[in-house]
Amino acid sequence: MASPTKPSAKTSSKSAKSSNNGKSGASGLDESGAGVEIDHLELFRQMYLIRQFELACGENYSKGLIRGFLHLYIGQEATGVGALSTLRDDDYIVSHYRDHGHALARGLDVNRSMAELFGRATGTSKGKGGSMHLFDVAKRFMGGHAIVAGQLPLAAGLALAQQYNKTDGLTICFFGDGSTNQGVYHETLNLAAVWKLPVLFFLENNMYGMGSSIERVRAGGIDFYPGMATYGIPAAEVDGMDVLAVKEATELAVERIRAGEGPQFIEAKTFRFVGHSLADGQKYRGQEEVKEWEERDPVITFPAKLIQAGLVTLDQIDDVKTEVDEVVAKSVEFALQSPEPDLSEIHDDVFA
Ligand SMILES: Cc1ncc(C[n+]2csc(CCOP(=O)(O)OP(=O)(O)O)c2C)c(N)n1
Ligand SMILES: [Mg+2]
Repeated sequence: MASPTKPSAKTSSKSAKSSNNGKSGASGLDESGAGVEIDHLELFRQMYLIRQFELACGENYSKGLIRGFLHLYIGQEATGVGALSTLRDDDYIVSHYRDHGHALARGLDVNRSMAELFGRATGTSKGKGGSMHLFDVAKRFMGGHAIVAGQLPLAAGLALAQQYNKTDGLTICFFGDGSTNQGVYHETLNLAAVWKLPVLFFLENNMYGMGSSIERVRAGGIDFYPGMATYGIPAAEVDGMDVLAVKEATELAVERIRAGEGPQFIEAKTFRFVGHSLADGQKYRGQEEVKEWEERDPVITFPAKLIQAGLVTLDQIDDVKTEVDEVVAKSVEFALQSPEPDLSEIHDDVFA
C-alpha cells in the first residue's frame, strides 16, 4: 500500500472494454478505477531481468561459452511480460525459438535457464535443448520450439486437452510474423475456431522475419489482426512496447476464453533491437529505424513513467536493478560450475 516515503508500485487496471478488431493502447498510468491491483515494480523487475539475462547471454556467446544459435528478445520485453502477467499457474505457455523472455516471465528458474543456454546438465532441458528449447512442465512452459509455426498446432492440442478435461485453463501461443505464411498457421486458426478451443494466439509482430521486412513478403500489409475475421476469431492490436497496454488487452482476451468464447487473437506491434540471431549483420534494415524504436525502449520508458507518476521512487528502481544484476551474475556462475551432460545420456529423453 502507498506510503509517503515509499510509494506503492501498484494501481488498479481499468475495466474491460470491447476490443474486437480494435486497439488497446491505454498506458494505464493516468487511469484509476476498480479492478485488479497491478504490481508495477514487479513488471519492471521482470523486464529488466530479461534484458540483463540476455545481455549476459550475448557476452557469453561471444566468448564461445554459449553455442548454437542465440535469438535475443531485446526490445520485446514488454510484450511477453505484459501478456504472461495475466495467466494462472494451470495455464499452458507455448513459445517460439525467441523464448528466453517468455520463460523468465513465467518464472522459470534463472540459474537453470542460464545453464540450459550453456548446455549444462543442470539446465531446464538437461543441457540438451539450448537457447531455443527452454522447457518446464511444472511451470506448464511447454517450450521453446525452433520450427517456425510448428508450435501453433501443439498449442491447439494442449487447449483441446484442457477443453476435453473440462478445465477452465487456457493455452497461450506466442509466434512471430514469419509464422503467418506457413500453412499450419491457417490450419490451426481454422480448427481452433471450429472447435472453440481455449487458446490465445499471440502474434509478436516485430516487423521482420529472419532477413525480410513484412512489407516485402506479405501481400496484405503489416496488419494481421483485421484478417482474423476470416476465421471468426476476435482480434485486437496492441502497442507491444507498452507493458500495461499489453496486460490489459491480454486480460480481456483471457476473460473471454475462460467464459467459453473460444480462441482469441492479439497482435502486439513490437521490435527487436538486435539482429535476428547473433550471426545477423542486419544488412536488410537501416539503423535509423532501429534508433526510432529504441527511443520507446520499455526497460527505460516504463520506470521513467512510473517515477513521473509518483508510483515508485528512483531508489526503488535502483534496488531492483542491483538485485537483478546479482541474480544474473550468479546464474552465469551457476552455469559455469555445472557439469556438461554425461555422454551416456545422449539418447535419453529423445522422442522421434
Ligand atoms: C519451418 C521453418 N522454416 C524456416 C526456418 C528458418 N527460420 C528461423 S527463424 C525464421 C524467421 C521467423 O520470423 P518471425 O516468425 O517473424 O520471428 P522473429 O524471428 O521475428 O521473432 C526463419 C525463416 C525455420 N526455423 N522453420
Ligand atoms: Mg518477426
